[in-house]
Amino acid sequence: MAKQIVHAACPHDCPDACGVLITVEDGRATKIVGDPNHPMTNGFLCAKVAKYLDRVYSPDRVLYPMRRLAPKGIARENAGEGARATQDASIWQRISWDEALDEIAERFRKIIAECGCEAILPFSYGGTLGAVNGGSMDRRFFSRLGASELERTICSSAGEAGIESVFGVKLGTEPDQFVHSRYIIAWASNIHGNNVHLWPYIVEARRRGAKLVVIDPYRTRTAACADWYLPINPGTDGVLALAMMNVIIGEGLHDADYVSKHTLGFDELCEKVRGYPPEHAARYTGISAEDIRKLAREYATVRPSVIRVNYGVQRSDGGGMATRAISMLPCIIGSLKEVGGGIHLSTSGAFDLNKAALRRPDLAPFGKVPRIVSMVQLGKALNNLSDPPLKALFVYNSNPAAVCPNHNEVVRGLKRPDLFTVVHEQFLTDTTDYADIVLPATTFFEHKDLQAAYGHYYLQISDQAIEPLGECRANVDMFKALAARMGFDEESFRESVDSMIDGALASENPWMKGITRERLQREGQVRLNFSGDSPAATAQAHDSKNSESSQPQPFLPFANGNFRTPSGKAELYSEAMKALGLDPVAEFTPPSESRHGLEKKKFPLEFLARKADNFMNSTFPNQPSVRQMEEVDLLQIHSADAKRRAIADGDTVRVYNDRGEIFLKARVDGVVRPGVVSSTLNWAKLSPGMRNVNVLTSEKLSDLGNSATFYSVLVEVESIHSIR
Ligand SMILES: Nc1nc2c(c(=O)[nH]1)N[C@H]1C(S)=C(S)[C@@H](COP(=O)(O)OP(=O)(O)OC[C@H]3O[C@@H](n4cnc5c(=O)[nH]c(N)nc54)[C@H](O)[C@@H]3O)O[C@H]1N2
Ligand SMILES: Nc1nc2c(c(=O)[nH]1)N[C@H]1C(S)=C(S)[C@@H](COP(=O)(O)OP(=O)(O)OC[C@H]3O[C@@H](n4cnc5c(=O)[nH]c(N)nc54)[C@H](O)[C@@H]3O)O[C@H]1N2
Ligand code: SF4
Ligand SMILES: [Mo]
Repeated sequence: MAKQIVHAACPHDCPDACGVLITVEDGRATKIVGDPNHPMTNGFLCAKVAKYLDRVYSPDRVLYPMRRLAPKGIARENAGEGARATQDASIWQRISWDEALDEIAERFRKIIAECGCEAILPFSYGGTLGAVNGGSMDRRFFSRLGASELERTICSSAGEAGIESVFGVKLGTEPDQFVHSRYIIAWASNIHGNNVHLWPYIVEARRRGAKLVVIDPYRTRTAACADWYLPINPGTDGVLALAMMNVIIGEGLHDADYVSKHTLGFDELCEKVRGYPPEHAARYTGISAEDIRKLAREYATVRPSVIRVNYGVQRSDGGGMATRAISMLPCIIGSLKEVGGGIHLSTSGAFDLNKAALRRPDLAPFGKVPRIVSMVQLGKALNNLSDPPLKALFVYNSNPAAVCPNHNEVVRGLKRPDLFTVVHEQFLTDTTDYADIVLPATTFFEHKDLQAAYGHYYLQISDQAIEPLGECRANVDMFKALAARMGFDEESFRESVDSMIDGALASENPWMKGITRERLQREGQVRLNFSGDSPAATAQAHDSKNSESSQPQPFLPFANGNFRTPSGKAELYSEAMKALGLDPVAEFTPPSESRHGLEKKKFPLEFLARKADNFMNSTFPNQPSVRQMEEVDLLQIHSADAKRRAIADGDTVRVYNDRGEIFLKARVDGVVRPGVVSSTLNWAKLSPGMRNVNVLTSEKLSDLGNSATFYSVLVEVESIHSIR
């Protein structure tokens, strides 16, 4: 039997970007394991991807192009079956790729003739983070077409803007350095659920005596095993960080030498944080002033101390400013020069792939600046945009009918009979229920890609393990074919994947030096080339870890300053923030939709529409072997709030606000505090009443970066006895 082991990389929107080994026997994948040679993967995969063979070979895969016959939407009685309706001849008609491409090209031409090219909107996000299938031929296609451009800010842009306003770039403490940390703060960071490969380093650090502190309004599995768990009220992290700085500076615990050499605006910061004593922060955060003092003192004095802040902190009104304030902490205590110090939000700023070569923005019609449409406000865009209105939506790598806020408005837009919607997908998702045409997409087993990461510094090639199933096509191949149908004859629409990978690797950045496709192919994964960085820091590192001298040198990009801000310093005062009309230092305003905000009177409970530990946003809920690991459709509520509403554990409850209502099962289990309720993201059509948590979330944008504010939501809850 021909047996082969193929090296791939998990393409999901996860910081860990695991190295994966796929066993292939006679053309069929028979086994998937974590690559033992990938330093962070270390031979294990998360529970969901360990079950990936079930996904690839699922009987529910979309395997050929289909045209809709039935009206858009899905009949309520078919909800559960909707996910498996590929065979349902009353809804879908199987068509050939030629027919599908002809129909799309024809509709696009007509729309362009009648309304202009900006009536077409691409919609994609994190289905694959592969550099090629995540953003290359697709971007070329829509640029050349002159379509409206999607502002892809649903996830992380507030936090990015926040940390970049201080550091100028997104770089984070390398995971293996966590073993040297003595004090680890997991700040809005559900490590067990979303970043599981960091955990072994934390286990080792704790074995060596480190303390783990978790700051999260929800008692996650990570919080449950912390040394100190600080339940914080949602959206109040900014005031906590400012109060910590009040204590650190007030008690002289800052690193005066580092501050004077490498930061800008310390005097302004001192002035600012005087207005944020711990007593003030206690009122908003729900954390006592005494605990805030203790946290600040321990963080500044138990060294090295590190902050693993994650994106949960920035999915709120003031999320950009909060991330900015948190990012100042390692600057003032000088922990950026210590192995096992600093802060980790993301490492993605180090992967300086040549995006222009991949995406070719120059293909846009001459002189044309496209209209920008926010993906966070898809509902608004579909229903309200004019001049021109949106007439076509092309969805790939995403499931907007499940993941976008204000779900009811999104669905209202998707139901428009005059909207032509194409969805390129692996499964019949919530979004395909509104598609005119569905196209079959490959999984990462079935195509090749280049994989960067946002939780470590290893670059990988993901090789193709098996032939595409049925008539599935990779994003790249699908957009190539569509470009040909549209008559785009530029050479760049015929470029091979290998050539695009070479183009992406052709970067001027010294950290990319010596990393070629051939080398990646040979070695599986290659750490970015940091050899030229921070000599002083490297010397210090050698002192502290002489027993591990065969390890790569620790990466300490800010040990000697070298921030990528306009001033070259860590900007505690920022002219750029001022130019945006924001406080140039930092400030705290409670989210308007919160118990402390302007809209507090309408609905009393803060609602966390969280991610499921065993899904990947809306990916996996339809896969039975994964679904059985996750208890879905719960409303977790504190006993005091439940009692006041005569809700008992297990009751069906109606959760509602002005945007809509959903029905969930109450669970009184002590994971949230009074005033906070929580539930998780699931497919709408697999949820009670065919609606998911995003019925309740809003399209409001964050203070910085136009991010979504999934965690600034107010609701009310009532008990009912049967689902309507
Ligand atoms: N298993 C699993 N892994 C995933 C994903 C998934 O859906 N499932 N999604 C992937 C994606 S797209 C991303 S962006 C990353 C994101 O991963 P994270 O950045 O970790 O994002 P979240 O899970 O949104 O939030 C993390 C934690 O923040 C908490 N939180 C919510 N509001 C606040 C707040 O105001 N303050 C504080 N301190 N904490 C708060 C939440 O309860 C949650 O436990 O994870 C990726 N990995
Ligand atoms: N309530 C609430 N809503 C949220 C969040 C939350 O925490 N709470 N998180 C938000 C965040 S952080 C994010 S990043 C977004 C994520 O939103 P999305 O990026 O839409 O992510 P997924 O839900 O994983 O959906 C990805 C889809 O792409 C498909 N896909 C996978 N690979 C390919 C491929 O190669 N080609 C094609 N054509 N399709 C492919 C998958 O089958 C899947 O249906 O959700 C956001 N929505
Ligand atoms: S989802 Fe994350 S943890 Fe799971 S295999 Fe992929 S990269 Fe690794
Ligand atoms: Mo995300």
